[in-house]
Amino acid sequence: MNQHISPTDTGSSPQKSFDVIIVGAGFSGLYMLHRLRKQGLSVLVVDAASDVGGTWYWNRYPGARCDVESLSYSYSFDDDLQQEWNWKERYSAQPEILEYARHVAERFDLRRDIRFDTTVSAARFEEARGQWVIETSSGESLCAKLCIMATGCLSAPRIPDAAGLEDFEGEYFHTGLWPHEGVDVAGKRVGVIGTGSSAIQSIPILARDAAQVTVFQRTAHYSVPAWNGPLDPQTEKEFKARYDEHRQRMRENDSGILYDLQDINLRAAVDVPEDLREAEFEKRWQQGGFNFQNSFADLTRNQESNDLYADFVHRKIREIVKDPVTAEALCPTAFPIGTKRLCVDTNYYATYNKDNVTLVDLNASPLQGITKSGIRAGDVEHEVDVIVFATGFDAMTGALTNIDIKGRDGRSLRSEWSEGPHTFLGLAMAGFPNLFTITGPGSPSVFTNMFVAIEQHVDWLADCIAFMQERDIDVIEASIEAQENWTAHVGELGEETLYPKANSWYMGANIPGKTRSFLAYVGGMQVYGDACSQVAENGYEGFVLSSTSATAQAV
Ligand code: FAD
Ligand code: N01
Repeated sequence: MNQHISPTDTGSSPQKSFDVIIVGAGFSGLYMLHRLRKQGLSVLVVDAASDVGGTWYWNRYPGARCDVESLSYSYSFDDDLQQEWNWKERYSAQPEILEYARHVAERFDLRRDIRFDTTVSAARFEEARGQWVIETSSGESLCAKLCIMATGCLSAPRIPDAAGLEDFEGEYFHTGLWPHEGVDVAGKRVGVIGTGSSAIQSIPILARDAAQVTVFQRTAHYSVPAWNGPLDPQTEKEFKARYDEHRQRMRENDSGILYDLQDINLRAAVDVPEDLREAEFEKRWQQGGFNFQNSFADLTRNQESNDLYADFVHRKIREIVKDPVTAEALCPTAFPIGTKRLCVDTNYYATYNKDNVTLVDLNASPLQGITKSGIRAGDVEHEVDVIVFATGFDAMTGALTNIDIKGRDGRSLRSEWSEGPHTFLGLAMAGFPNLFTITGPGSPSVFTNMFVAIEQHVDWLADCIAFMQERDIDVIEASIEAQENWTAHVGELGEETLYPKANSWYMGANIPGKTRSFLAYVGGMQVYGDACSQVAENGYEGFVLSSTSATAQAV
């Protein structure tokens, strides 16, 4: 493989050529660069952002923070890094996570191979040359033998069609594209559209700072308390003393998340007497965060058990929210709990007890559109100065289909995926040689602590590329058979759960016109990791490997 950056004469304009181009400088792209550089490869990372951090560069809305505890939501690949970095809070806020990404970039000297402020608009595989040609917003073409899309699962923000928005005389923002200088809402009337994780984190802070907050809710979401706070130094010390063991346990469970209460309760909720069940729910609720989902083993599989979970949360909401009409509207009923991502909050429900906060139930008063001075729902115009679109993302596929990706014979990824994404292991696609995705559709990704998923993919890819280097393999491509088998398997596993009952972004159901399909692998991180390892151990079974070099070993 080419070891050096060199201009390639293509007959028209000269193109910079690399062994590998990585699109995205979030946590996936950063670690991928670090690994491949160590293998002696010439690598360029390109990102539309002006700095590293990905999600944490873009999502600067008030209250943005992780919902997996920071001691776990961090890299494990370097022991000095994990020992020396000190997190301030149990769940760190966006500025601290961004600072961590910047620290990693400095510590491993990554910036010199990253080109910021550069959007990739198209990528095409030129078969004759065996190269990917990457077109950027600057008009420049770059080329590389391998292209790795580290473009993120939740990186294509979406503002829904809102009639009249162009006439709105106030300001409006999407949570995922929040201005760097912040938004001063003091004394202002703020309308928030959406009640998913981004809204649930931002509403309490907006309500603290703004004169009035009006929340427009189409579907009530379930939220559990984070009980966030400063990270106790003793807890941190003890955790760090056994970091390797903890990280191993994260890799060996379904979610990549480590819980204090020794993980999942293996009983079914329906099989447990009511008093014990209540005690279990309460214990996990008091511990906070996603561990609530582990109260029993059958949350996402058994509707009867799921109803018991839901009932517990409904009772909590009614206890917290004083106005009974608002409390009822906040009780989710449209989908089984856990089948849209559970939200983790700080004072979300209690915020509705404040005099300056109003909930508008869009089921009772449908959203009519935006006016010059506010938001019209039902017959009422709610005057606002600022609109916050907490309306989510074209998740899992959006960042990839935003790029005009053309593989062999000019086949288009957008067209191939028009009926839902087809991948092998969420890592590669048939017809798109030497193209990989990190945490792509069909991998566990968003069902896990993403750091565990990212590191597993990056390590697998680095090993795969080392294998290619050692054997002078030029081209690797998922076979159509392996891809279709895997895609069917992902769908079948999903159908065994309650997830398809929700109109969630997990199912692609939040984007009008997007084909409904099961977008992530629900079989668990460890099972998935074993499947990937098996593929590698069997000489990259399911991939077609080829070489143009006379010295290449038979594969
Ligand atoms: P990203 O961080 O999304 O980075 C992708 C990068 O690719 C971006 O910088 C983007 O600009 C760039 N890019 C995309 N397309 C192009 C293009 N065409 N041209 C150039 N550049 C491009 N996960 C958890 O496990 N726990 C959490 O607590 C958690 N909290 C989250 C909170 C929020 C608000 C959001 C939105 C997501 C959260 N996630 C969480 C998921 C989070 O996305 C991942 O944890 C992780 O940060 C993803 O890293 P990444 O590098 O794979 O992708
Ligand atoms: O987006 P969402 P998000 N009219 O899609 C509503 C991660 N994350 O940015 O449910 C009216 O969840 C929509 O309503 P409905 C996490 O993985 C993590 O909040 O479709 N409403 C919904 O209420 C998360 O799951 C954290 O009926 C409209 C909301 O907008 C993922 O990112 C924090 C509408 C969108 O909710 C996405 O979260 C933030 C319309 N036309 C994000 N269109 C942590 O806590 C959409 N909505 C770590």
